[in-house]
Order: sequence, then structure tokens, then C-alpha cells
Amino acid sequence: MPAPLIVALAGGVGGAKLAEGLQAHLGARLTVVVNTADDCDRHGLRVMPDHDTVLYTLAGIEQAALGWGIEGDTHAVMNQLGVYGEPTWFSLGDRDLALHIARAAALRRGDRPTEACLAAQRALGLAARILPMTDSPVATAVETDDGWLEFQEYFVHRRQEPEVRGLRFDGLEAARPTPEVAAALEEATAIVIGPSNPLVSIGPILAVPRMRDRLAAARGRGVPVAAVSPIIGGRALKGPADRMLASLGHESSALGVARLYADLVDLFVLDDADAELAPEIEALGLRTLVTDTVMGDDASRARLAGAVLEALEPT
Ligand code: FO1
Repeated sequence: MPAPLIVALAGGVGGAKLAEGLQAHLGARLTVVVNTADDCDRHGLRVMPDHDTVLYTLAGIEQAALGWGIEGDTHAVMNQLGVYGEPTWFSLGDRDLALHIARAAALRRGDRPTEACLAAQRALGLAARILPMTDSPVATAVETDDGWLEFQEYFVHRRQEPEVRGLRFDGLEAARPTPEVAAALEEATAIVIGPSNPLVSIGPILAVPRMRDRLAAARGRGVPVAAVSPIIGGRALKGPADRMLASLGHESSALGVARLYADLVDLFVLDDADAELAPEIEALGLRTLVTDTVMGDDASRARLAGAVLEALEPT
């Protein structure tokens, strides 16, 4: 029995919490493939919110109350940027800015985003590895009644208030999984889709050309794939996933998410609160694991991760 090599797909906060639980069990045997379609240029620096949220969470330094940024960070630079007339609605802490400055320097030296991100992970002493889904620029655009908005303009500046009528992932056609992502999926003994937004966090990862083929090839080799519902009792614990599912014509429920992943996964993990949906999810051809999926602290992150890993072990 080969030692487990788990690949998790994650977006922001929810996926990062499960990734931390998985890292507690797996250490260096965990690779997290993160969405890069939320990435944006701020003040001339490349910010990678989903990578950085997972990075700080796996390093144990994330802002506990918000899930992103660094706990206890200061904002002297942001305040001074405001003095110079720079926009300050996308709030970057001083220590967070150090990552963006170091990464911008690495990119200018010709490093790929993957290489720059791996260097930051080594510097913070991470056991697990985080891989951007692609090294090509991909940007989510959100269609609203006010027209198309850049993702962070929608998510942060407009506080996710506009109803989402459509999504676009600009740059996707030219994107490919990085060699590191391709190799990780080749070597994986199991794959876990984290409880992130299925449309704008997991969706872009799955939409990278060849990514679904590589996931299907892994399943064809008998590699089990699980997905953890980001929707509990019809609601997202954080973020706009519930409203976005509804406004884009899907059911905002664990069953609605299971339908999105039905052709990709073997096991669907849903919360005790949604136990009555299990039969309909199993009717899609999926195994189900009904458990407590709320990750309020490190112990509950590790517990959920352990339950998922156990359910993925070959019977
Ligand atoms: N989210 C906010 O709601 N307000 C912010 O000012 C903000 C700043 C920010 C800075 C760096 C970073 O990595 C993430 C940040 N986020 C902020 C969260 C970010 O918009 C979301 O985590 C993702 O884009 C969605 O998953």
C-alpha cells in the first residue's frame, strides 16, 4: 500500500480550513491546488488571495476572524498609500505586503508564480505544498445588473451585494495545469475537493483545459475523489456561494452542489444538518459521508479531515 499522497483542490477560507486539517494528518504528503482566478494587481503588486489564504492558514498565522491576511497585522503602509491618493478598499496589511513585494521581485527575476509561491511556503516552514492551478493569468469576471465587474471589485468593493447573472474566466483558453499540478495528480492516491465556492473557487480550477481530463485519468487508475459540501442547510458559512448558486440557476443546497460534482467524484461529504438529502445524493451514483462539517477550530478541522481520509481508504 503506497504511502498516501493527497491532492486537495481549494479556494479561499473554507478550503483553507480543510487543508489545515489535512496537513495535520499528512504533512508533506498533502498538495493543495489553489484557484488563481481571484488574483489581482494592487499598487503594482501581484496579489494571489486564494494561495495566500491557504499559505497563512497552513502556516497558522491567518487572521482567525476573517480567514485571510495575517493575524495582528498593521496597516501603516495602506494608510500612507491613502495619503498619496491610492485606493484603499482592498486592505493589505504591512506583513502581507512583504509577501507581495517579495513575489513581485521573484516574478520580475523571471520566476514562475509557482516557483515564487513555493519559495514563500519554504520560508514560512510549511509541511504541505500549495500549487497555483496554472502559471498563466486567469481572471474571473462577474456579470451583474451593473455590467461586468472584476472579481475583487464585486467581492470586496461591492461587498458581494450585486446579484450574479454570469461568470467569465478570462485567459482560461491559454491556461494549462502547471507541470507540478500534472505530476501531483499523476502521483495522487486520493483527491479531495474542499468546501470552497463551487462556481468561482473550485469552478476555475476544474475549467483549466486538461484539468478535468487529468482528474478523470486519476479516477480511471482507481484514485478515489471526494468533495466536501460548502453549503450547510442551504447556506454558505461565509461568502456568496449560496446566493450565487441560486442566481445562476442551481439549487443552493448540498444536493445542488453534489449535482455539480456528480461526474467527478466518488464520495460526497455533507453536514449532519442535511442528512435527509443523502438518499437523493446517493441516487446520483455517489457514496455519501454525513458528518459534522463545521470547522470552528483546529481540532474540528483535523477531525473532519480525518473522517474524509478514512472514508477514502480502499474498503
Ligand atoms: N476581503 C475583503 O472582504 N476585504 C478586503 O479588504 C480583503 C483584502 C484582502 C487582501 C489580501 C488577500 O489575500 C485577501 C483579501 N480579502 C479581502 C479576501 C479576498 O477578497 C477573498 O479571500 C478571495 O478573493 C475570495 O476567496
